[in-house]
Amino acid sequence: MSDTPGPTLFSRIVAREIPATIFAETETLIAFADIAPKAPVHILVVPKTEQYANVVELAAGDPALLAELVALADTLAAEHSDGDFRLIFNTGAGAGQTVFHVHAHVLAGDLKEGSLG
Ligand code: IU
Repeated sequence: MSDTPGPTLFSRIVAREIPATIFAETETLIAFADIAPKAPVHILVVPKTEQYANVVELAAGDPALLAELVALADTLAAEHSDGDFRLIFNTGAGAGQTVFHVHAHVLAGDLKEGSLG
């Protein structure tokens, strides 16, 4: 699924070409349920632009958009759980990143204490 030509998987979700359970959408961001949840609440928060492959590029190129993303993650964790959450950005194939269009995993709800994932 990585490095295929044309729109990224997440751009195709933004375009409604691939189905997803969408929880929030703003001018700049979309948030939807991960298709393979790793926690009771597992939401992906994704900038609509596919300009940034990972969080390092996003932080350097548009820190305000990164801040918007974090704020939306916080809102969604409060809406869908008790407000506490983990925010994970897999960065690089060796770290498990498979979609090279920056996205945050918001994990919430009955997380195992001390676990990172
Ligand atoms: P990663 O950090 O690049 O590994 O995250 C990609 C995520 O995209 C992964 O958790 C998949 O379960 C998820 N996903 C999805 O939500 N919808 C899809 O249609 C596909 C993958 I394909």
